[in-house]
Amino acid sequence: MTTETVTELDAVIIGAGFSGLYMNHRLRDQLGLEVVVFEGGDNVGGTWYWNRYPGARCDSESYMYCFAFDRQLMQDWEWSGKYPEQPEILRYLDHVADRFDLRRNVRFRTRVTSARFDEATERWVVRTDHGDEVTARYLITGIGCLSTGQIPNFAGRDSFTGEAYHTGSWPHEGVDFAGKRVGVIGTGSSGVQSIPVIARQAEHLHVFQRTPQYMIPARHGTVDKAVLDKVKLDYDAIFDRARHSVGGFPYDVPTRSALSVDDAERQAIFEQTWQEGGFRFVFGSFSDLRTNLASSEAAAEFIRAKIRETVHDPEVAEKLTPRDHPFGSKRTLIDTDYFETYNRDDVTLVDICTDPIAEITPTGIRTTSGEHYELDIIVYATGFDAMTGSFNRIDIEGRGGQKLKDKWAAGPVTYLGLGSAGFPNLFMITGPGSPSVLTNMPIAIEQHVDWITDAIRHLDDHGIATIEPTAEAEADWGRHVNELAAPTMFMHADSWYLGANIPGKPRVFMPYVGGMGTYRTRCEEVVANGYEGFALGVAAPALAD
Ligand code: N01
Repeated sequence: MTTETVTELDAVIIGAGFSGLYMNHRLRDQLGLEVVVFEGGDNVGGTWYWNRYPGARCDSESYMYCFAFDRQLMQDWEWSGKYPEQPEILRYLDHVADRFDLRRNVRFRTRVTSARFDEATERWVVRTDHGDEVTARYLITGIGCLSTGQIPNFAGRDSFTGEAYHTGSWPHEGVDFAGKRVGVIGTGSSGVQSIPVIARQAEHLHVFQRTPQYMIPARHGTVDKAVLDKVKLDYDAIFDRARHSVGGFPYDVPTRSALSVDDAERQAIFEQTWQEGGFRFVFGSFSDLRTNLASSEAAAEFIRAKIRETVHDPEVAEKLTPRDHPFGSKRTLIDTDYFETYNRDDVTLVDICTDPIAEITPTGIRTTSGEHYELDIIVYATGFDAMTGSFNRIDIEGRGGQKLKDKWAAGPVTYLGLGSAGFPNLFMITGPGSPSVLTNMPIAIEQHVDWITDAIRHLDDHGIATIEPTAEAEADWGRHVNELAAPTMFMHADSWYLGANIPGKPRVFMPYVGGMGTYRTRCEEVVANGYEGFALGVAAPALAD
């Protein structure tokens, strides 16, 4: 497309990760729409294109971290890791793109800079950083929930003369840590996955930890082929269970409270799910670890004891032990050899809660006590402007010139996390207010893409020009999302779920905590009730000459 070209499209999709790829397939190949996908990277993959840090992999088991819309695709693809590693997920998404010919209408290396709803034509006018301008009836965001990286504005940050990287935009050629003094700032999922791997390569690793975290061992390994074959025979039932579960996983969900059994039984159940590894500890042990403080504390104590058992130096173990927030209030971390890493002589834990970072210097990091850590490489594992950051970096303008960024100034406001009042025909895949980040993402993405496809088909079948949430339905949904979150552990920590990691960001719990199954049912009811809560606009009659 040249700068001058104006293209009239049916739909623009932003992003070519899991969301954008499947949305493209549905709209282009199944509804036969004219679609363009804009993607900032030079290939498909989204999150998995950018997050190439050492040790990056998904915390969902591989057989569930994939598309389920095509049976043969599921049967043909062979995962090699129990948890899929970043290169393997990227290979998978490459394969999906090839198999369904999903690249031909993607404009790579192109970012959408603005999107304005033109009320006269009832079309979105979309502009990119290449100067493209297209118009489309529908605008669909597949921009991910965690794609706008956040590097804290430490004093002197840019004076560092060594190498500095953020985990979320890792160099494709990799980073050579051999013989280097490395500092990792941040111990969330990205830090926890990369720290053990970097430790094995670097001359010395300093980990700058502000908040100790609860972690469950992944028990990663190669996939058991016999298990995978069995799963493939049962895919329909497995995915059906996952789609109607709380977290998008097919696990048997316990109904028992952690307080309903005696201590010996409680410990045995924790131990069993701990040995199984991964999210089973959270979703497969007891029903109330995220809703009952005493149950959460029982899980916390179990994990604290595991840390003491694993880490040889009691002082280091104590620094690594979380006490200031309940278990289940932040994203539960799944690790491989994380605590074991602190038994290495070439790894040092720096507690920046008691001795905060004062400045980044040309040669390292100085903490408030005056201690200076000489470094060759700094890795920022400091997270993302989650859920809203990627919306805010696009200038999105709806009816009456209203900017989405302004509307969301006090926190995101959506109906079902699918759309926002005043922004007609704008669909958000896994937007704020939907289960999204609290679930196994492909399950949530497929549900949204299918719902959006059906809505667009409905509009076309009935000659309806626009769909947008009503202000009332949106307000009710917002209240509901907040009410559900209020009694949970999530409200008791400074997490990115609450926007607490970004200075000045309003403290609002952004995802829907009611569970995938309940949410799916609600979305189905909305459709059955004639798109309840949405205003459907008939096409404006053509203007006389
Ligand atoms: O980011 P985070 P992430 N000074 O925000 C610290 C998904 N994900 O990239 O806890 C000092 O969790 C911050 O400290 P504190 C997953 O959903 C999934 O690791 O705020 N430290 C924290 O330790 C995950 O939750 C996978 O006190 C500062 C860290 O940086 C989400 O992405 C893999 C600081 C940030 O942790 C984000 O994970 C990777 C400051 N000013 C990511 N600011 C898998 O599926 C921040 N920190 C495996």
